[in-house]
Amino acid sequence: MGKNIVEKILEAHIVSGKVKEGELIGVRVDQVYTQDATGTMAWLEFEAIGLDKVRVPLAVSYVDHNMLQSNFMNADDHLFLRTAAARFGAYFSRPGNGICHQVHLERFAAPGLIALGTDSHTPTGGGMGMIAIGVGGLEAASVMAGMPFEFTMPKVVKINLYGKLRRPYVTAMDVILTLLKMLTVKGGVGKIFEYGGEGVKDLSVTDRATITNMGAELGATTSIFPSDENTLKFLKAQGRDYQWIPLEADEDAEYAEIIELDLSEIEPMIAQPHSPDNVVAVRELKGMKVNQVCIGSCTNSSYKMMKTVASILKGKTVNEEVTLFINPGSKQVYQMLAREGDIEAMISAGARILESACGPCIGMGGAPGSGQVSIRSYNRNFKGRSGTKDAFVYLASPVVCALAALNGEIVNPLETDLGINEVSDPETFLINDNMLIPPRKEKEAKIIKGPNIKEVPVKAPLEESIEAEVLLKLGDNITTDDILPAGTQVLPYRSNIPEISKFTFKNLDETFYERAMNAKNKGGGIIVGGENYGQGSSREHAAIAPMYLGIKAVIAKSFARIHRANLINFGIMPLIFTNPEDYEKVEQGDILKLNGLIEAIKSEQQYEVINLSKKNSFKVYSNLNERERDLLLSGGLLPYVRKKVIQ
Ligand code: MIC
Ligand code: SF4
Repeated sequence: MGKNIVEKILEAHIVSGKVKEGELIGVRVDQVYTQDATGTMAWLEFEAIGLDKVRVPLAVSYVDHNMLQSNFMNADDHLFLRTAAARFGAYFSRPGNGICHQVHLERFAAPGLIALGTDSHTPTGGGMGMIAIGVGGLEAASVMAGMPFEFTMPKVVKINLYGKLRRPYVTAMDVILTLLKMLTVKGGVGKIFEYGGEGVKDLSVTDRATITNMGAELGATTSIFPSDENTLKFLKAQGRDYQWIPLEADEDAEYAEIIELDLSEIEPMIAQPHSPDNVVAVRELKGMKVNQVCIGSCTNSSYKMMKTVASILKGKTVNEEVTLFINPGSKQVYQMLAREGDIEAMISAGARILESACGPCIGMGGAPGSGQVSIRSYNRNFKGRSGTKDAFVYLASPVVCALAALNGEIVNPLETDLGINEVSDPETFLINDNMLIPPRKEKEAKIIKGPNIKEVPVKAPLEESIEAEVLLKLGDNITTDDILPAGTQVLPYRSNIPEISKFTFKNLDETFYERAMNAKNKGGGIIVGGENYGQGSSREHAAIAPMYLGIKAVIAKSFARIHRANLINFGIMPLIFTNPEDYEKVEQGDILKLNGLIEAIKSEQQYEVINLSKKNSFKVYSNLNERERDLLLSGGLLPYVRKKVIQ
């Protein structure tokens, strides 16, 4: 029987289990990368494991999120990360070098490899024909310590592309927005999307990377494209053609499902507030007033897209009612745009050019005004993420964004003469790795920690029974931004759990922290959620802070992959309503009791929840694989890994 690309790569890396849907498998990992906002924890965790040096072929520590330095904290974190990289043998990508996913694609990603990154948009590397998966910091630390990456094999779904995009009016961003409309933010849970068909030839590596990047918003484990002549062309232009291998699915490869998509029928699309799947055609919003436009981020920062934006802006002026921010995703792209006069065109049009970093995408500056409309070529528009709670954030292609910036309202590209030529990728990119510090493996190097850097808290092993208060009852699709917001105020505390925990659920309920602290000494708390609880980012702080506040379990209708793993890694039970209607049987403030946990987790994984306040009961279950059970029994991944690697 033939094999698909996912099977081929996984089988070449397998160390335990069989590559079969639903099986627990362990694979060898080639590359691990961290970014600063999740990386401080990841490297503190690596340090706590107790090894001298990383045990993976390549580790890279990027700095791209916490870039605003309004006090000492972020700069201290950057120094910690630089010294930790020197101590443990990782590359260090200095602040200013760009957003991890874009830089990694340019300088390190290669077909056929497996990469993990401590950021949910790590699947960007799938555009290069590699399996690239977003994980929590502790998972990354354990793999850097030489452990295999273990996970339950997802379904592999093929997306069969044919036809050609109507360029330059329709872009790769419109492809992924179309898929989000079709499949929703839950559509990819438990799945890997493998792209194939004639249509892939129409997409360059950077187009593909836009699609796999935002595949994270579908909830997918990852997405991947074949490695073909376009891949070779990109690698050659990056001076890395020696890393190319061809990769395609066999003719008779099997898939759990096949989705057909005609690229020639795709039109410009836009996601409305407050979810990336709330997608409509741009023409439906024609004429809607816009106050702010942001172009760039890890989703849409390719040389090609940025030059397209510059050509649209050239010789014109940004509408006087609009603020336009541009954050090119990497130093490479930024420098090329500067050299070729595109930055000049952008400045001349009135754009506010930001440094090469996440910026407004994560609320690190560039927050819109009260109740304002912001349209962004980014990947997430969750309520409040921009830094302004009552802002309305839309997501669209850089072309739609540039037109909105000039016109002060939404314009359908298909009804305009853009008057520009299609831009293609260059024959050679400008290669200058002077902002990447190679691994030094300095055993003696001293790790420098500022006063805001505190130790990683560890939970005690699983209790026999839980009697705890329901501190919050939530609906469907709760994001990790809801659980633990980002932004300028909160992000600097990513290396300080006691402080950051004060912001837990703050945007949803100002009283949460205080109530949780009160409940902590009386048995702790429980969170109740709906479907897809914890969608969005990989930030493990959304599990560590609740753990620190005494949360013992989350009972939901279903969980998002990375957050579920993070809960387990920090010893919080992810429990699922056996009968989803029982969700109605619980209210905030109820006291719930679960007995015989240890026995149940080792056997059937069915638990009875007694609602002491309502005097009723209902059933929940956990769907933990063997490794996950062990983790919970040990109190989480840190004690478990320590035991395994330090003998
Ligand atoms: C995001 O886009 O939400 C982030 C900020 O990059 C996160 C990581 C984080 O919270 O540090 C992600 O995508 O995982
Ligand atoms: Fe940074 Fe935004 Fe990309 Fe997250 S989605 S890595 S915050 S640019």
